[in-house]
Amino acid sequence: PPVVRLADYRPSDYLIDRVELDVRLHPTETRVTATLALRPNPAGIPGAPLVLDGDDLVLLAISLDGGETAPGAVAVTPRALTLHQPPQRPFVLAIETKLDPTANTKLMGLYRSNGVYCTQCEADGFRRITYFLDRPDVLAVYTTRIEADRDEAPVLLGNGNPVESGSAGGNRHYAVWHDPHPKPAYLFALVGGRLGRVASRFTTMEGREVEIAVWVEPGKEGRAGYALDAVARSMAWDERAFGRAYDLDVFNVVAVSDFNMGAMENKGLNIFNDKYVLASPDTATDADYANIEAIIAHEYFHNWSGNRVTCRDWFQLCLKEGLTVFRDQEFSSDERSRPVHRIAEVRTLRARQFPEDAGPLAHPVRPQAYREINNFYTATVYEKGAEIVRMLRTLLGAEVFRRGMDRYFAACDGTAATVEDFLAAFTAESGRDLADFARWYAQAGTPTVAVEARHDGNAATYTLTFRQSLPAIATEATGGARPLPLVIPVALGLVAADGAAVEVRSDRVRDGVFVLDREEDSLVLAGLTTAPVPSLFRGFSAPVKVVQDLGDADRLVLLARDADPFNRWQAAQSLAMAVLTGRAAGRETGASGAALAGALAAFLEAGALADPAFAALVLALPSETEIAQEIGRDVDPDAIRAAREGLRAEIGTALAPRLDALRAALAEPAGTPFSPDAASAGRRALRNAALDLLAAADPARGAALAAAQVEEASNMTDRVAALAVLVPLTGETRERGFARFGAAYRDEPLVLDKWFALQATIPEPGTPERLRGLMRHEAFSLANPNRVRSLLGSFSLNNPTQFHRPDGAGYDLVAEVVLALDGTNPQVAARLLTAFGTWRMVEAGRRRQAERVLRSIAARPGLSPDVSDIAARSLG
Ligand code: HT7
Ligand code: ZN
Repeated sequence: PPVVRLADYRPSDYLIDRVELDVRLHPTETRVTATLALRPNPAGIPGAPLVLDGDDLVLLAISLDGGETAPGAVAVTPRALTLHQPPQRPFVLAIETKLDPTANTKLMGLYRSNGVYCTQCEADGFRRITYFLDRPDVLAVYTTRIEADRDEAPVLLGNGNPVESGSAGGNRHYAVWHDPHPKPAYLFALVGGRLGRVASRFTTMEGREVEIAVWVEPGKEGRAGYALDAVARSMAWDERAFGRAYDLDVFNVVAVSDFNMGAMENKGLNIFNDKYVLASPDTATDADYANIEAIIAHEYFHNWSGNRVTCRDWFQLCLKEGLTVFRDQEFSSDERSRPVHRIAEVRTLRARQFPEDAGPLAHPVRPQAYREINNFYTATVYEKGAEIVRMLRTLLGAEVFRRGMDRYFAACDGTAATVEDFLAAFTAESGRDLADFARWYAQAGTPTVAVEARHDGNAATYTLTFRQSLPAIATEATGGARPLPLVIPVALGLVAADGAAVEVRSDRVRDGVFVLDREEDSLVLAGLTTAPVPSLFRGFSAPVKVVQDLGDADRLVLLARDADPFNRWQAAQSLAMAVLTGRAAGRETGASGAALAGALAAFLEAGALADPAFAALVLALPSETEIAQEIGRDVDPDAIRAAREGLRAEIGTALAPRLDALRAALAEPAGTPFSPDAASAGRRALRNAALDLLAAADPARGAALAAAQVEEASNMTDRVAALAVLVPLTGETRERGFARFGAAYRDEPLVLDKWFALQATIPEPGTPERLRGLMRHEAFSLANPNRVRSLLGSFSLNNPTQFHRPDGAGYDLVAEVVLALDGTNPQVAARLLTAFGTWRMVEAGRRRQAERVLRSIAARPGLSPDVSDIAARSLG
């Protein structure tokens, strides 16, 4: 497909004010009549042909203003419907198309999941339902009539509010939905099927009575309560935190089992991957509960950041996604523990976005060109996009930020906006020129900030010199030009050797933030007769890599006493990283495992039980992926794994008595009812972190403890955590544990996903063959994206030694699945292929294997645009 460029944006030549859809559902022959009220766009080209988008469509009939179209006036292909000389006044086009939802394996447009009709229209799925101006800057008011067999689809849901329903003759019935809010086609949705529901009511701050319902497979209603409660909490939070109220009489959430992504924010009718709705203590882990809460909130928050204010074009995707991730992160931080959540956010960013920024798929948060937009729903757009919004708040302060948000929503309500519109609201509110700040949206790559400290005892000054550098990544906007300096908020504090807070004296530090906005700058802090320990980038105040020559002693001070919990955790990570990268390179550095173990012991002694979730994070070593990132080139995944396993064992051995005591102190008395709240989850996390380290120190004992926990656990969190401990412990105990778990949950696909995912991470040469076997398991299906992600996604992302095997067998396995999937679900195939994004970082032998496999994929005739785009860019 041709390249689409931001620079080429032009408004549509025509607008659609109203859409009336009549959808007669049928498993293989659904008929859709779309009646479109069109008019020329004053901002468009007068007299231009009207070109409606289509994808795989069969046209049955067309009429113009109620009459036939003149011979030759219309040209139709499956991909476009062109009206050569449209009236230059308002006119009505009625179009009838025929679809086969059962044959729709791409899961875009109208499809069936477990017999339930549902839709997915973002980014460009509406054109698979009817011919349309399928672009986000064409906003229309929709009325949808849905008709179906009563037996097959007793429940019929659409966008907006229900208007009427009734019999359509024989066994057929219908429902009409009207959405008064103008919206782009990507927010259209309908659902028809046999569904059970749980429901509640919410009264908005404006006094609107809203009925909230969560719809699930009949019989699973008992697992929908947590999601329902999360909707109500999200509604209340958005009113409190952003003054945003819900604007319809109903809010429906529907869970389906076949879904390409996590969920979709269709207006008034959010459709979810059931993985992010269904939860019970027996089937869901604490992580599942946290994800459900976050994703329910995320989709709900889109009602304002995405729906009421939508995007002008797909280059502005971060405008809704980055902002909404920021909003859902704030929600989870308020509902749970802010520091613990911040650490989790940063771990995700470092594990997913930093590698993307460092590899061949790097792109700016606002890309300037794409071939396939579905390949740009990335960690960069979402997670780095959220970090940009967070930095804006840090720079402007919470109050001005909130006023800027209010101004943005007021100014852009009902429109399709741009990043410039967003920033203009903050400029207007703060009087600050944000032109340099806007570079964050345009320049790809993770900046590095190098910091040097100098203490002058005579002058009692402490000088911090910051140097920022950004890798030169050629993009459409920047070409090969040297990147320009970014505006980087550095939140900082000073700590004395005894841990006391030290005053920061400089008029360049406001509210604890220094702004680095040039390539190099020095901050002179006064009144310091002794050198303090600098605590920089508190709370991870910018998405950068920090290179700081801090000694072990200083890091130990920060770990023990910093007032900023993020930097306490970061100090432990940095200490560990120094040992791990040194050992992976075959050398013992100054930093030693024993010193780290001693620091962790002191940390535990000082009171791990005061905040168990935080303690669990401090005990966790950087992941193999993070270590690889830190090393950066010629990476040997086996050496990294050996170093990490060795250090885990060392720490486990040194801390064993304390870890045993912790496990005992954290054990729940028998019969304690399960609660998914953050405090209870934190206690489980620490108890399981202790088990993990104990198993590293003494595998035989660890296997016995873990096997017992798999059998006896009273909830899925503890059961899965124990199964995860068994993963590296080769032997009969592990195999028995997995076999029994698989048998116990053979009818629970979402639980089996955990079982698939864990087996995919077994760090042994037999794993690719094991996965081939599991692909023949009766519960596995390539047609279901959750199964594919569990088995192959988990393998490629979480099993570095086997994915990056020197013989290329890991790459071959993933490539085989990518190609097998490409014909049926190219979106999921392309996403799986992105795992090759780190291939240039590995050592030469593995690099050759990866390149061989990527080239063979790229050369395959008939590839989808999705997969060929990723393959080409990965090689580029
Ligand atoms: N806005 C939604 C994105 C999405 C999506 C994109 C492409 C193909 C399928 C998709 N399903 C959902 C979800 C979100 O980020 O909120
Ligand atoms: Zn989103």
